[in-house]
Amino acid sequence: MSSTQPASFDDVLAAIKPCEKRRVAVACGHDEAVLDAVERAEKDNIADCVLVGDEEKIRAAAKSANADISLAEIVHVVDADQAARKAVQLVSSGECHIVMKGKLHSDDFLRAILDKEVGLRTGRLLSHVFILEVERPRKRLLFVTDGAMNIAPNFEEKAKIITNAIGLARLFGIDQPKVAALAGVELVNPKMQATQDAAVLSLMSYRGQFEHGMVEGPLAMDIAVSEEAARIKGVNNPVAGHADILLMPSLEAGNILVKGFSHLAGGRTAGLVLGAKAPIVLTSRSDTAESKFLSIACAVYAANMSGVRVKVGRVHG
Ligand code: COD
Repeated sequence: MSSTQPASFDDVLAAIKPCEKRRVAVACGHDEAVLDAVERAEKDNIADCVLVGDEEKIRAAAKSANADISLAEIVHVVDADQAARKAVQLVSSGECHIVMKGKLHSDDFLRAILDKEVGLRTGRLLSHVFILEVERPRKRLLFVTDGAMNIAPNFEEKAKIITNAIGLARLFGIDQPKVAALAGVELVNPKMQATQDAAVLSLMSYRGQFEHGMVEGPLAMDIAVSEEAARIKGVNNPVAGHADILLMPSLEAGNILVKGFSHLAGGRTAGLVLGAKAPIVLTSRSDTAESKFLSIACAVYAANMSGVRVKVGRVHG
């Protein structure tokens, strides 16, 4: 696959078109939007899907969504926690390449991912990245982390979240990603922990403690993404106005930013968890079928770019 930098989700889809198909295990597949996404992924030939969950509910949801899931395999598991564990186990055993959250709560899904027995731990911190297709000042993919997994990361966890996001941005063709460590202001304020963490992360970056990329902070959101705002506020550094990755101070901040982007501005998003043995698709239950499909596409892209090799074979219930 070409290593050029995709500027849009359409570029991601074009890049994966000629690639090897990936097998996706879906935990609790009885979700209309998920099944729409699965149908599209199967028909576009980017993934084969294994729907793990209550077969009756899966077929009812498919009927209600008018989704053709005849190409997908169903593994019947009634209990939601057991279905999540089974989906994760299909990936840890090498039978599937990617695991995706269906209709269950994120924390229950993530607990199955972290399960010491069947889970996908690597010893690294797992963290979530939202991928946003932004239009201004030019169309491009912007990475926002962590808006879905690490609730209130401390300084050390933020450094690991940055490392994970830099790794993903590099897979997406950004060789030296620019990271804005966000806060409410661009000056260090002893009463705002986010500004202190950002300042130290920035210093770490200047001392070469991140292998790739550059971290600047604290930066307010406007300065991170708008050259004009940076100019007006007199902030002049290589990240200001050009951030590829937004490090959020907390899960709430990231989650609110991205849900505002998609639900108020109609922006297209995808969501992945990084740091595990395999790509993990984690979207919100209220996300559109398109967002779930784009998340599968980004997981397939990441799997192809990172050269993940796993066994491919039939799955048995
Ligand atoms: N990476 C690696 N290991 C982890 C991580 C992580 N991010 N988080 C926890 N662990 C490990 C710990 O080291 C420990 O061994 C075990 O998992 C349990 O740790 P706890 O007790 O701190 O974790 P839990 O089970 O209470 O919570 C972990 C969750 C990921 C479920 C929790 O952080 C969570 O609920 N996150 C928010 C999920 C959510 O609701 N998102 C909303 C998205 S729309």
